[in-house]
Formats: sequence, structure tokens, C-alpha cells
Amino acid sequence: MSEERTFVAIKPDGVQRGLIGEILGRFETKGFKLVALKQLIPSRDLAEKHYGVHRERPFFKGLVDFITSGPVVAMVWEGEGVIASARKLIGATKPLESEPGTIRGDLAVNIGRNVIHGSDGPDTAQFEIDLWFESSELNDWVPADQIWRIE
Ligand code: IDP
Ligand code: MG
Repeated sequence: MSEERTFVAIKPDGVQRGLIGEILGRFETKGFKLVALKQLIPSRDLAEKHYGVHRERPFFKGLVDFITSGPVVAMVWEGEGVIASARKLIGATKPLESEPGTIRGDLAVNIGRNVIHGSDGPDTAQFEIDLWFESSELNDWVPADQIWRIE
């Protein structure tokens, strides 16, 4: 039985600023488990589906242009409470309002270049995982050093 999973993506600005290792480390050291990881340049179709909820917003075209402009690192992280916790690690959408200590709070300034995406709830997490990954790309595994569990 798999635990809760969420979709996280490092946007092209995070990749091009050399922040992949820094960002992956935030999730790894928190204690979540990486179950899928790939780099891709998203198609327009994928980006428009991913951000479909924002289709009518004035920033939609610029957002899709940007997310398709270069490589994105797409991931699935697993663990107890990971959906809400990832949003906390990521911080508020506007980086100037994100708390220091969060990824956006520490690494970004501009709302259109806020380095990372994370699913905002269970339904979007499932939708986004299915949109970005084939089920064969998701790895069920148990870390070799996971010898205890706290209920
Ligand atoms: P989220 O990424 O924190 O979930 P959403 O409101 O879902 O934020 O918006 C998706 C993305 O669209 C944001 O991460 C940001 O890059 C971009 N965005 C949101 N609002 C604006 C805006 O007012 N101007 C420009 N870009 C925006
Ligand atoms: Mg969102």
C-alpha cells in the first residue's frame, strides 16, 4: 500500500539557476521519499492541461510560454502528509510574501519566476501525477535504513 503522494516540479527558472540540488535536498532532508523523477521540456498541451484551472487568467499565456521554455524537473514525493507539507516547504505563491526558510522565501523574488510547483490538494495531486507520469515510472520502494515506524 502506498502512502500519500504529491507532484512537485522545478520550473525552468529553478533549473537554469542551478537550484535542482538545493530544492531536491529540501524534500530529502525533510524525510520524504522520492518515487519518480525526470527532466523534460513540457509540451504546450501538457502545460495547458497542468495549468487548466488558470485558463481564463490574464497571466495564463505567459505562464504556459514560460513553463514550456526549457527543461522542468518533474517529481513525485511520498510520505505522511506530504501534500500539505510540500506546500509549506514551497511557501506562498508570491515570493515576497513567502516566509524565509521556505523554498520560494529563500530562493525567489518574482511571482512569475517562483522556481517550483507543488500540488495543492489530494485531487490535484492525483490529477497531476497521472498527467506527468506513466504508472510504470512510479517506483514502490522501501529505504534500506527504514527499520522503524512511529504511529
Ligand atoms: P501556486 O503555484 O502557488 O499553486 P497558483 O495560484 O496555482 O500558485 O498559480 C500558478 C502559478 O501561476 C504560480 O506559481 C505563478 O508562477 C503564476 N501566477 C499566479 N498568479 C500570478 C500573477 O498574478 N501574475 C503572474 N503569474 C502568476
Ligand atoms: Mg496552484
